[in-house]
Amino acid sequence: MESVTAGGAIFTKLKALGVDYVFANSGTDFPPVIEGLIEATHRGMDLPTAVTVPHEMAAVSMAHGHYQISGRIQSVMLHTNVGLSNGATGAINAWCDQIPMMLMSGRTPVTERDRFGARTVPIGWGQEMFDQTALVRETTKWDYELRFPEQISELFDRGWAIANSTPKGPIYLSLPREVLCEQTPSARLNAPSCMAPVVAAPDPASLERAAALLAGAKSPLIISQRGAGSAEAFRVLANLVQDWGLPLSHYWANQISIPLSHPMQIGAAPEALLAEADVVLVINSLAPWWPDKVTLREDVTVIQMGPDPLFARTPVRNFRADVTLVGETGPSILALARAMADQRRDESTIAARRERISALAARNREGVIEAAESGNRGPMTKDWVSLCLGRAIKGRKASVFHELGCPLMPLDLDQHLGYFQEPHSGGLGWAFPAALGAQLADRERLVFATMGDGSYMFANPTVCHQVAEAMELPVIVLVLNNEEWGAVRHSVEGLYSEGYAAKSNEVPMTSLKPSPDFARTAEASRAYTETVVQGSDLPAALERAIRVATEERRQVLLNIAIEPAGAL
Ligand SMILES: Cc1ncc(C[n+]2csc(CCOP(=O)(O)OP(=O)(O)O)c2C)c(N)n1
Ligand SMILES: [Mg+2]
Repeated sequence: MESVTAGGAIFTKLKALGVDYVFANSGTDFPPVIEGLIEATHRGMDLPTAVTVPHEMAAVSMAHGHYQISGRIQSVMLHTNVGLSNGATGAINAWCDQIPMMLMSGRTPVTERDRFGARTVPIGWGQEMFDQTALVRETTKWDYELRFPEQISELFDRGWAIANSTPKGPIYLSLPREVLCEQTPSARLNAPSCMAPVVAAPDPASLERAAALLAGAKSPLIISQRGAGSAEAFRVLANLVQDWGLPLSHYWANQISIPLSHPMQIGAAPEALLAEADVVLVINSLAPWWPDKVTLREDVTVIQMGPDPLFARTPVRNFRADVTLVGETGPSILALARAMADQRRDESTIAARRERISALAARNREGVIEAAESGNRGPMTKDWVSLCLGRAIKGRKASVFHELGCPLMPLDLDQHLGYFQEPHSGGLGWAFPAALGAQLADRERLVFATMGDGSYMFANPTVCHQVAEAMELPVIVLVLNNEEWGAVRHSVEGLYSEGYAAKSNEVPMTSLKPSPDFARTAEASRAYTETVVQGSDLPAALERAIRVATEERRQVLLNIAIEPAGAL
């Protein structure tokens, strides 16, 4: 029987599982992997593309962003415990966002001599741990350490099926160097998975109950934080909320579920409607409201829909859940819409509500736009940047990645996959590499990475610009530069509103002055750059940026001067 190096066998298997990319950051655990990859290439095997990513946080986040656009699981291969720990924040983010991922890292050799692959350098001793996997165990669904090379095919099938099961998430495989150095039969490697993922769906009785509750509600409200799940569900949900006059709030949302200018999209401040609601539908929302700020009615009924409606792996999360609808979000929305079609309708109540909500939504939107327009100065507000960006991309296939960059509401987005904010885990350094992964998944899409200056530095910018140039990814980076960690300063002032920090001109541990010339960081990788200080100059700068990205297919960075929030 034909055999191959185990390190290379992994690539053939990943390809058979539909993985397009291995985002890799290699080390001394990789000789059998690299040798095996070249061997597999020579043999004409069908392989995923290996991408060299010079920081692990970027590698994991690229796999994250790729999945968000492609809907296909990708893989990441890191160097032993040290590479894995650099990627751990990315795993926390992927876990929080329910992103399937095949995460792997090498395991330093355990043998000291007399075996091919045994320790050859001091790190063989320095990198060994009792439990390397503990670095990511809490943020992966399943983990295993490869013991024998002939396990590869079945183990990878199992990991793949578990990662893609509802609720989706990363899995981790640790790969000891001695095992990777062995030979393994190639027979089953290019077969598709022998295990199918588990796809959960709402049970019919709960679905019927939820539909009846929503249909009979006087003051219903929908909170949706993580999108509609599919383009079809995005359309169907928009029609459903219009048809039934159901207000929807993107409260603390990191994706959009219906267009922002939809007459039932009431914005990001649903507190008043929440307080009067008799039925609340929560669509895949980890933190659907702020318990310290809003009290729901005693007799409220809460329906929680999502891949994991109780978020069972979050230790404390005590939001009501009178009805739970488990399942992937897209199909669950379609099923709910079908169930609603059979419900009795009180047309006059619905019409009156629709009118009231659309007037409220229109007022809210006008307020948002007015406030954003008032930020057109130099330096400008983040809201002004959002407003200009929304206008610049109108009608184009575009995705905005946001990490303390362009706030959602002033954008005028109307597409599924139009917006991604960092997951609620908030591990900064995500947006730029996630945008790179997204661009790799769809090269025709206009992709923006919008970040605070602090977030841009967390992203290992030199790494990301290098990958953008190497992979020819014309991502447009907007650095919203207020020369500080504004969010940190704000949280001090929020908790101690009358305290010392609120009255101080300089707040310790928040300043990023002197601000680096970020344009030059990007120019080091031959990006097109501009520094924008005046708000009125921004629309034209965005037009030039879009032209360079789409026509020259070159990466762009705009360093945009933002006034510190709270400034007069
Ligand atoms: C990995 C990581 N480290 C630290 C933090 C804490 N943190 C949250 S917001 C923030 C500052 C972000 O600054 P910037 O991107 O410049 O945005 P700004 O608030 O200034 O607009 C920090 C340090 C975090 N969320 N993640
Ligand atoms: Mg900042």
